[in-house]
Amino acid sequence: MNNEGEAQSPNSKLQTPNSKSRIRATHTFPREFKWGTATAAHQVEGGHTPSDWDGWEKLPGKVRGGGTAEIACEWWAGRWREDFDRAANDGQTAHRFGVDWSRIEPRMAVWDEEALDHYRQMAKGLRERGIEPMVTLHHFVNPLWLAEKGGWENPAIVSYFERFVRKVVNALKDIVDLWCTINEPNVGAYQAYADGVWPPGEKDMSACFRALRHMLLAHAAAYRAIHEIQPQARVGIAHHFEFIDPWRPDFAPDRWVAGLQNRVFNEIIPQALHTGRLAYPVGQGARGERLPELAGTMDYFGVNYYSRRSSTFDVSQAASLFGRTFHTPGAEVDNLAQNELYPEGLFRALEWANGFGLPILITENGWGDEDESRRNRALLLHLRQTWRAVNFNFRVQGYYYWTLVDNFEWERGWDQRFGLYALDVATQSRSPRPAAHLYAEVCKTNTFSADMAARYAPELLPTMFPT
Ligand code: IFM
Repeated sequence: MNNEGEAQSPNSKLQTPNSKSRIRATHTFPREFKWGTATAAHQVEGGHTPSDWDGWEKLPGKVRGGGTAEIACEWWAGRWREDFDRAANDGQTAHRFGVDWSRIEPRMAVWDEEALDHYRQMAKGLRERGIEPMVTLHHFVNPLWLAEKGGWENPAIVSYFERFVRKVVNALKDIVDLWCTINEPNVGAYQAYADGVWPPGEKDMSACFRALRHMLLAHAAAYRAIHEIQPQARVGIAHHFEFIDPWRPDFAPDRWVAGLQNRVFNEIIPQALHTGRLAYPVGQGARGERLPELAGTMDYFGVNYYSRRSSTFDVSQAASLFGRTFHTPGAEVDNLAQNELYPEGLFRALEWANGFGLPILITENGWGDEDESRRNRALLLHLRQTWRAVNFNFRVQGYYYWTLVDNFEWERGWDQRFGLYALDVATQSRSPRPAAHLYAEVCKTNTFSADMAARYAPELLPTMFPT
């Protein structure tokens, strides 16, 4: 195997007259493959909202460097237009953007029609530019009135969310038919209710499971409501995969704990939405709870993929199911040491998702860093794994790079830069990073090639396109 995890050709030693010249391969994607970027309302819009995050991010110590989303990319002030122009000029054909519940329903059951119209204009703006819109209905942020009623811990959120979704879908249904109900329920529930680094800042595993259960029920209610309004809609969630591998694969406790963490973090959510059985492998829910209304509520499988972790058994780590996780020693990590460069994980995620028999969309994948050479490399390596998956006939139909322009990265503030375009928040000027040019070439040609690798990440040539 080479270090991309692919088998060496048995003929790799064969001498041919051209054996010194590099393979000039071009990897082509299916003609209808969608190329896009993904964004989320709170991370790009700017301005104040009556939401839980608006107050939270201003509390001392909650966000690195005291960063806030107060200005962000000024999409609420209209700069989405220029950024959508960039996406279109770069050959993108798909864009996933979010709506902010707190703008649309600033007080319980009080609707802001102007906010709805703003999102209509954005969706129309995408269509006018030849870009297919996908709308995320919930991306980590709750209206303040709802947070004050207990947020995801309150069972009433299921019907509140359904009511909100009906409002949005009715307003956008002539423009949008691709919907993501909830972004990354596993991350949202964990960060807010177990790790406590997002609002409401709880550190209680059972609160985390309760919140997760309500998220799934809310998704299912939204799924049915959307199909009632728009029978042809395609509805799913964006599910975050982070593989957790045993630190010592030959040590049974490490295998056990990594398996448990994988099941909880990566597997139970899609399985519940597929089978209607929510099976926490721990505690009271270990036998599985029958929730038949969840079954069959994904029209596509949305995969968000960034990284993996290693895990070792540690009795002192009850909050993380007795596993201490860390990045694989020696692995390349980003500037905040948050994500590990492990592109094979994308293939593994797609392979696992493919088992559900649904079309797959890579609803997020990207690299947030200060090191430009790593960003190009990360992009090419993940595209290679996407292409491999397509060639294994996994039903991967599109790729949304996270993200178009640098944005507010939650508790990491502005210290993690994922944008194809670098943003100067103070002046609002955007400048294309090399990865923007690389990705534009990919989108416009529907390929990636040895020639692109030679120009954007030549260090990849020996393994990706060997002599
Ligand atoms: O910024 C986030 C996004 O909101 C959800 N998925 C991961 C991204 C990068 O951290």
